[in-house]
Amino acid sequence: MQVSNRIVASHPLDPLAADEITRVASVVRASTEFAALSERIRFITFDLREPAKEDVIAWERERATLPAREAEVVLLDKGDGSTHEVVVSLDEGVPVSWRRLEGVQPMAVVAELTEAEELVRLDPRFQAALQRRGITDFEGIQVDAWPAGHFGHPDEEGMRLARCVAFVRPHPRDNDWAHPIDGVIALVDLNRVEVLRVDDHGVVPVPEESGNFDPEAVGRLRDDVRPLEITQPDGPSFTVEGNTVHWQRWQLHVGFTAREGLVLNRVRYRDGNRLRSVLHRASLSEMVVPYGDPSPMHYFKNAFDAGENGVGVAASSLTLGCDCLGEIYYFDATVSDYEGNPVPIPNAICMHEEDFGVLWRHIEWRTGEGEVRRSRRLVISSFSAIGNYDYGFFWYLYQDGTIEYEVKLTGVLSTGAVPPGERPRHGVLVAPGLNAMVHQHYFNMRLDLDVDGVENTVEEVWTEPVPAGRENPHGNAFVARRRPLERESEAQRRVDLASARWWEITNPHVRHRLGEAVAYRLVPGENTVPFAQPDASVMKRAGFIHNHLWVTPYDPDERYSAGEYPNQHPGAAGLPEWTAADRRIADRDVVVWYTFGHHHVPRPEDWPVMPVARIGFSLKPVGFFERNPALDVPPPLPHEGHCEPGRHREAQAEDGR
Ligand SMILES: [Cu+2]
Repeated sequence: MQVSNRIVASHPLDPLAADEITRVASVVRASTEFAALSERIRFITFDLREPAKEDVIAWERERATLPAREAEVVLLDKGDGSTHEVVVSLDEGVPVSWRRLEGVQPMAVVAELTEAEELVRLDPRFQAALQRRGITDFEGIQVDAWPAGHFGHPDEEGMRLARCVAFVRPHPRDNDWAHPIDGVIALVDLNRVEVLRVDDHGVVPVPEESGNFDPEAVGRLRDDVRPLEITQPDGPSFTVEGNTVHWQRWQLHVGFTAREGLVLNRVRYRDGNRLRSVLHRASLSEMVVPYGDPSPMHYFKNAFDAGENGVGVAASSLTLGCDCLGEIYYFDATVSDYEGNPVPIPNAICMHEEDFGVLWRHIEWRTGEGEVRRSRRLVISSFSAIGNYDYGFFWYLYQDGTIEYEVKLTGVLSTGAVPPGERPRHGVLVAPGLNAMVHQHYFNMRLDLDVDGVENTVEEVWTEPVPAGRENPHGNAFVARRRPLERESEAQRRVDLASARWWEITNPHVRHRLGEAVAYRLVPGENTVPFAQPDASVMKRAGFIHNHLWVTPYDPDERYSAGEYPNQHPGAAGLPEWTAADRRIADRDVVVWYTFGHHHVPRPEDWPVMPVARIGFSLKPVGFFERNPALDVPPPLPHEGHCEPGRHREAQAEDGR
């Protein structure tokens, strides 16, 4: 099943459609401000300027006309390096505001990176460095442009830069990451389109072993895999209107932005005749992947894949049978190119239902009788291929009110070379001479939870042992304790296994029948902490990785945890900057920011392509419902199997065994 691009928005949070991007670009081009810019103006991103939250809620309630529809556009003038933020009214067809910014770098776009890569490949200094390594076929070289980061080098100030490393790629489909050309690195000025420098830190032989993983390279494939078909003879259990999805008790809106990719809006649960709010908006606000190797080839690798490259821009078109299996509904997405033209990404988001094992079960051991229900989840996902890595972003909704988020990490490791016989100190050999450096992947989620209403209080919950003595005569006692987080400074916290720490987003104004505030619990999953020094560049630029939990009062302008423009930013932007005001967060509209990190010491098994690693967290109702909300899930239908607990026990008894 597939949907074509919508012409008219039907929901205030619908992403910009292709025709809207075209219209916005022409409004921008026709403006007097645009005429004053250089000829080297480039369009970086187009996104919906989301209407005020209260307007969205009012629209839902009254179903009146849509709130004013506006777009926000980021432009880069490569002539003078200035950045421009333009808000365009789609209703009026005019620019509403135009803001000129100096000294920031909007995200890099694919066209300028490929331009830089080609420039380096043809550069005589670069070619001379390759010749010193016996490489003379420059056609078979793949240059890889990385975000430059910010390391305080005075000669790099104010320039828009990329650092370029290179790989031998004997043919276009070859896995070039298997053949890193160590020691050579080029610095490119992206605005002037000029190679500033080529540094050669010494020759290291290029690893030769192939890292290809296509069937031809793999050889004989296993022959014991029989067909597995997923069929839903009556179709899936969800319905879709525009970008609004209804699935069993859940209702939500699927959004998409160039920077964050997949966004969930207005996630609500129908409980009897009440449609209860859980999340207003949830998205991946930033990512960063710091590498732990200090060598000149790798120290700068701190890719901010959302703010520097755009997770949405990099979203893949998903294919049935490969990325998704079964009865699939696809949402298309639209991003833009350098010239301001819409670029469709058909099938950017995949939605389907999955059987997820047992939902709940009890069989009475004395009688062998009982009840079992199977769990089903709604999966909404997208995949982005960013450089060597591929990231899958998966939201799961469950029948028991749980929401789960999972990132799937796969793709190819970032590599370097080490001389024959040497073992890398900051990495792992994954093939002869091939170094896969240690690194971490941090993700930060912006979770605008509205649990049963807008005003919420986040509470920390932890468990402590009771000291031995009169209150704990047998030594077994422990208690779960809780405290509200009143101010931003109290809500900068790390996961702590020793105290079983977690956080609950409560609504103190809505109490369940036993008297406690209704809540959703943020249940941490796998996590890690940074190992970079406190004054390292990445620690300043990705301040959000200091803590797993941050809570801020809702502010629609506080969107990205490392700030609006992390590309080459010196640091301290985003969460550390906003929370310095130490605002009150109790009993108000709050945003929860959750950081989770995958600590990656590579394994040989991660080569030549990495089996998916999963990391995420879940949001679970706590006293939001009065009891298990999934009691009403029906037993499986007869054609799905013979789910009659106790049947085998009876058969055994009849056999007299
Ligand atoms: Cu990794």
